Amino acid sequence: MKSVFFALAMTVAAVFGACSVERSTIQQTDAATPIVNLKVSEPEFLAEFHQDRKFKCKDCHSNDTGFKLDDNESTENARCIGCHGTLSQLADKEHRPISIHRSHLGEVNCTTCHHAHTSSQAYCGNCHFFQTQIPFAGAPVFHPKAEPPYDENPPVADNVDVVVIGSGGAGLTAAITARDLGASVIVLEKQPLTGGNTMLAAGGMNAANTQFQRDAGIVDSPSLMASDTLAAGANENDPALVAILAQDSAASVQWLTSLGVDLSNVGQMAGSSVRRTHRPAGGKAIGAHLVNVLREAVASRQIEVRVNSKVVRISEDPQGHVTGVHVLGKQRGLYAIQAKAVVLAAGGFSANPARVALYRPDYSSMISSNQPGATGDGLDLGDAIHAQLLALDRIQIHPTLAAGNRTLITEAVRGNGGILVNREGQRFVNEMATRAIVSASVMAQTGATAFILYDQQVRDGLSQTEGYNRLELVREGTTLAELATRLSIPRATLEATVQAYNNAYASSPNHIDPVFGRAIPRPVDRSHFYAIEIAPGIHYTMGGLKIDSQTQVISTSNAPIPGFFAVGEVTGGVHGADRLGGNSISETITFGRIAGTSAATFAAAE
Ligand code: MEZ
Repeated sequence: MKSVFFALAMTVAAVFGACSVERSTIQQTDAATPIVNLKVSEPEFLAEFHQDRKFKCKDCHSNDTGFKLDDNESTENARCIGCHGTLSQLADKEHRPISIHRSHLGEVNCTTCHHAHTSSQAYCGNCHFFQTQIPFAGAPVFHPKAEPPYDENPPVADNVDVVVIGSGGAGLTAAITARDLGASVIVLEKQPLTGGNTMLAAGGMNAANTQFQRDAGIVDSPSLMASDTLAAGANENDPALVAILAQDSAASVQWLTSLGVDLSNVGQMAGSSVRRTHRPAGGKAIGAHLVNVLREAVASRQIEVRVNSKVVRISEDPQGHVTGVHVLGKQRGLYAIQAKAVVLAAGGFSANPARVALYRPDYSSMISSNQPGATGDGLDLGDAIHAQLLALDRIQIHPTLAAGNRTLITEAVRGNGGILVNREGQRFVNEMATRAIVSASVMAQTGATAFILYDQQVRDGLSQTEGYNRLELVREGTTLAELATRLSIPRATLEATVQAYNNAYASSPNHIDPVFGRAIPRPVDRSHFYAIEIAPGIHYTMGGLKIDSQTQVISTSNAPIPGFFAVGEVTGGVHGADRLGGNSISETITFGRIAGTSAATFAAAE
């Protein structure tokens, strides 16, 4: 694997090193513009590299915005693209099957990875432990322009109907919905790119009684989806929120379909009584596709999105009505936005080990599947204005992250027929039990890891598994015996395990496995056979701000906080003690639409 990415890195370096820049695309500036504090030899940062090629500061920067740089670094990114091409064009030039420029992150800002005056950083290195180098790369750098305690009265820069904090599926959905109801909206994202954890979502979106289910002959109902959700959540869920989740889910699928999201493939997930997890055709991962469509919908509505923009405070008036936010922009520094309504969609805290350890010390050394921005700052923002916080110790462990890596191996692999075996070559659990049960069982195995094993039919039906091959996570055999040898596990035991499993499928009328009670979807019998070593990791935080059915945030004195709405993983109540796979995207869309409607309606009435 390392060789692939080293080669990749070299290609990237070559693209930059050999880039014949077309000066005509660059704004020509005063030749006398001084370049300060930049060394002429041995470029350390991109600015120095460009300076050595006789570029001036103003070739990349513009001063005509009132602020030297906007937080999206729009001018600079446009200049990068003007000279080097878009990410897709760069990827095409590389002529390689894998390009770091063509990832599931989409067409993000060049400055997400390439920094001019500080060390660059490959953003994907936050999640993938592969060796990847980009020119002038180094340690991650943060650019604070202000330190806490922040100025109580920063300058007011904008006045808007609705501010949305966070740009994952929940935030973008709320923004689109509010805009469609006539509200002016600004979306703020502290990371250098939009998409949040939604960008990483794999398995799909749960919805009951959709046209896609009916077309596939699946009989489902909102009440069945609700009872599955409550059972997984050990009835700790808020039943009113669960009823909405289930009842509105089919309409949410329709809404997404109308925007251009493909949800035509319906699969089975653990804890769901029927197949109700919707994903794109061919079993493609849902997240990147969904985020790209939402990004387009946001752009076509001219909704302003500011990345590198961290909200440090939600402001209130003396009566406790929310009045806007204070924002720390990477370039602009601290400023205020006045807003009639604020929607908090800042995500959970799975990527914040200190916060996880606070509630679950036993999880403190676990890896997480989440994007680096999932640090739970939204909880602090809500807490500071007396939002009620609930169930923060309810933290979900996903049983199948690639061991020693952080890549999520989607539950859909098991849903479509994959099994789990230990180092002794034996199954040890009903693979489709809830995540808490399967994770605990994996952790009880030798080495606290196991292998997820699947056959060619699973691979063919789930195109997202191709990514695992590209990341070189997969071992492969034309026979089970060959695979066992590659995994260094006993061949005869593995063959016997799979034979017993396949026999159970064939001999039981309902295809029920007599040992662990799994409803077996199909035998594991199509060569080739594949396996990935997996380990459990922190995946989702069920707790958060208490909301009502209109997504209004409820205060510690049990009253809605006027003008304050919250949605998605930053909230608590929908999932109870444990969340069903596929219910997260469902929640973000259904409650994102409600939050957008509530915020726009509130703003219009102000
Ligand atoms: O909702 C999830 O967490 C999910 C579907 C994960 C996955 O395994 O794909």
